[in-house]
Amino acid sequence: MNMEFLSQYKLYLDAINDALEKEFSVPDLAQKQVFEAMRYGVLGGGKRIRPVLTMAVSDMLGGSRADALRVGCAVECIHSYSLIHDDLPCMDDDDLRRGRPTCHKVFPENIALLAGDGLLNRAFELLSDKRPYERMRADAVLAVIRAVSGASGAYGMIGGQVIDLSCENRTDVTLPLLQELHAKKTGALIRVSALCGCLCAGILDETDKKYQKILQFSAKLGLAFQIKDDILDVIGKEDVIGKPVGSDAKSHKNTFVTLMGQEAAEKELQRLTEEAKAALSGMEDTAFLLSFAEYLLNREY
Ligand code: GRG
Repeated sequence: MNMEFLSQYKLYLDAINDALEKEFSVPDLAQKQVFEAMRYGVLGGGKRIRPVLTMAVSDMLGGSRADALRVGCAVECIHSYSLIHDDLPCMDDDDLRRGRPTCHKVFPENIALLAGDGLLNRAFELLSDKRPYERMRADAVLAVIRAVSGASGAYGMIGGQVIDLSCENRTDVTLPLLQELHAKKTGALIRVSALCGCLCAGILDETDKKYQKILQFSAKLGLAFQIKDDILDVIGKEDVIGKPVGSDAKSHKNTFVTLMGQEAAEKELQRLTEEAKAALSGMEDTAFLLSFAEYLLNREY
């Protein structure tokens, strides 16, 4: 990976981690435990790809760095909440996340559930609290709130999760349904992260050429991200149990790898990454986003 990209990515990461660290101090209140669980959920690792997208798109289009950081952190709160809830026993029932015990393994399950809820609300507090924005006008802030709440809700991420639950152990899931599932479950938040970058930079018109290009870029990137995740999942499981996902007769997992086969999934990942990059053609200062697409293609976790 080129050094310029890596040092810029690190700059974004440091800014995001510092801002989250400050936002999530633990007050000495009777309900202290939920703040501790929220802090645990939002800090401690993560690639921060969603706030990085917001900041990179905003930077590219001339938005304020401070405003984009604030918006990006709000999106990361929502992402962190979704991970806490997704790991709960009533969902995926996972013990590990980002190499550490999941939130409900460290805190009581009811507190982990409430910490997820707390993070969701905190995202909107962060967007709408009384601290002034550096450059964003009220209509842009409202557009961010509208876009983020829509992408996280039942038409977006939650909708995708519901489709996912309805697909569990089914053997008749088609590729278009799997694509729709992931366009909502993971894709909606990735798309809105990038589009928030446009909103931070004052591009509110959805028919604007730049907005449309960023939408295309992030839609392709979101799907590519999920395919890569499915491929990494197979590699991880092969390492652990010596056989690929899907070969277990007791459970059928619907992933891009099980539906398309690994080779086709890898080709599709390449194709979507190229299409994402091509969507930016004609725009200026795209170097970081082009490298970011490559970084996601080649990532190992
Ligand atoms: C339960 C409300 C609710 C929603 C669940 C998005 C989602 C819907 C669940 C997340 C669980 C999951 C494993 C989704 C697949 C997409 C994925 C790989 C998410 C992890 O995102 P990364 O890789 O995580 O960006 P880091 O740790 O880097 O932040």
